[in-house]
Amino acid sequence: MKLRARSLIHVTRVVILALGCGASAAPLPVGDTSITGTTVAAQPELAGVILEDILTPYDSSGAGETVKGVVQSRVVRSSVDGTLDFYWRILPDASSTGDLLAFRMGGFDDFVYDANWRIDGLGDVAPDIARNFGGGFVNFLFPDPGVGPTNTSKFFFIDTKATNYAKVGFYDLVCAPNGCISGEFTTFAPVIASPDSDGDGVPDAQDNCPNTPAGVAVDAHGCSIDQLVPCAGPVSGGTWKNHGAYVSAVAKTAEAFLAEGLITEEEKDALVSAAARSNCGKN
Ligand SMILES: [Ca+2]
Ligand SMILES: [Ca+2]
Repeated sequence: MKLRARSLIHVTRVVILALGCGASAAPLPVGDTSITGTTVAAQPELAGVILEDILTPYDSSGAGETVKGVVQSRVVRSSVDGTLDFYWRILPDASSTGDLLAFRMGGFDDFVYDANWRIDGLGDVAPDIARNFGGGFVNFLFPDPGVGPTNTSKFFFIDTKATNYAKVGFYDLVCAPNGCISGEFTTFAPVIASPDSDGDGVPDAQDNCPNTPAGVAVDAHGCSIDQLVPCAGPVSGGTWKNHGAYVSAVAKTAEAFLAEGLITEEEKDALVSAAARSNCGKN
């Protein structure tokens, strides 16, 4: 898939259509889409908190040219809906002798995405085409002469509905005219969030206690005090020897939760009093 995506870089540019004005992003169609830039004013959901901001150097030669500089990779969580946008910006070194024509990224499979670039940001050269191969492979193509040693690119981005990310994306760089392709670099991309069916903050795969009621303190294994010390009898089986055995088990577990900082002293006292007032263990 990657090879196919790469070989298509040299295909003649065919602009399918420029989707979109409008505030909300539509999925990027497969093929070439003309991208004309956007702003936070036009798309308020682009405003957000920067979660990652790293610089990755590149330095490669080919076809008699050398391109070097850094690529900025940034992850932003939307303040509007909590989804993630992935940004990149190319900052060539003044000693470069070539111009970059394409930034080719992958790793967005399984996600619906849109692409564009930011008018309201640093830089002076923007990509004019987003070439979507499907399967999470998108090339950002810059108009001739590309991003040269006296330029920096605008921030270009992939807008997603994802809420989790990891350094599982990758990209390479292509310089003019042909044949100069950098090695592959890693960058941020979305990952599927682990499901947490009972919403206690512990993913299903690590949750020993399903169906924890909402808003109840749980331990690292997703278990509440009620689930660890059920009224009906110890989780190991059988029934409580007597009421005192139940209350003492609740007190012991509540102490452990307090020690872990999962509940306050007051909450612990309230839980133990409630256990003492209960009929649990009174067989
Ligand atoms: Ca859970
Ligand atoms: Ca749970």
